[in-house]
Amino acid sequence: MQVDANTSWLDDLARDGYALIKGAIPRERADQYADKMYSWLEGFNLGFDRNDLSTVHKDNLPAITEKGMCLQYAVTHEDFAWSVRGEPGVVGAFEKVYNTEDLIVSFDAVNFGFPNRTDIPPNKPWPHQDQDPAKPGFRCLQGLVNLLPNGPDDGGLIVCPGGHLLSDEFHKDMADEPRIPAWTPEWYGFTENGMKWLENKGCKWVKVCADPGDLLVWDSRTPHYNLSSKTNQPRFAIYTCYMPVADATQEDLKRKKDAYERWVGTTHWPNARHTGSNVGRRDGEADPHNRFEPVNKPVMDERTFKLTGIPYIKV
Ligand SMILES: O=C(O)CCC(=O)C(=O)O
Ligand SMILES: [Fe+2]
Repeated sequence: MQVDANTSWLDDLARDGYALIKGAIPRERADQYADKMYSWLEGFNLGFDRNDLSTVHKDNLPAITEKGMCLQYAVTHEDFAWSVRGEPGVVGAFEKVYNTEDLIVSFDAVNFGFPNRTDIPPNKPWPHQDQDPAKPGFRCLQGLVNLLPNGPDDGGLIVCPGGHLLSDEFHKDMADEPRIPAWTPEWYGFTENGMKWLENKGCKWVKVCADPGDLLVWDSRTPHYNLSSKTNQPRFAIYTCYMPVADATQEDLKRKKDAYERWVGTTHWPNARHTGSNVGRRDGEADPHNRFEPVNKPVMDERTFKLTGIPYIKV
């Protein structure tokens, strides 16, 4: 794993299918983003208090899945999410991999992973790749910016290093294996048999540890999922996935613009093949605390705005 600020992480990425980019965001700004995320949660005024973890309960919070994801409430377009996407050390890493500045970014989920939650179902292992097995080869680099201290037992990303290079062989061998249902073709869940296959190839799962401001990137073919914390440490992260605008069609960009204008999210895939909704649910009903626009709307510089894809739409 790389430790300095140069580009040896590119070698890690090629070999392991994932890499850690230390200090992609300076610590001071990373702490400010985490602070804004806490304030965003407290701003619902439902009783959550960052200094009292006993207030972590679904009655006191917006809808957050057992995987820690918050997808609605226009959270994906809050100023802090857009500021993170536009951070030079974050977008710059993707420019290096794709060798272009003409990139688009996903309007992806935000992760608020709290420890010791018994008010929502447990986060069972969900090993997967975020790429259609029928479309092999390197197609997308996913990322997340880690915003709180994240040690071995703190919950977070777990990856299967080298799995991206075995992907073709894996899917040929597993062609007849019944599939775990997926709501998009760009998701493939590893079955028990699939996990055994990886193990027989000598693959070992690794929990990625990180400091606030570190960027984690991985090839969409690399098997991965996330774990919940075994400590009292929360995990905050913002998913940041970029792809060359050249890989998106004009239709994709128009759909993306519409998602942007309605303040809704996308999946990890920046081409906005699937767009989301801002209707969070509380006890099965539409949450009365739903929000359809960000509390703090993003103020973007020209560089960041290009990542929406809008400037690339031909009139
Ligand atoms: O939260 C993480 O570290 C990974 C999330 C993930 O794999 C996903 O949302 O597809
Ligand atoms: Fe994933």
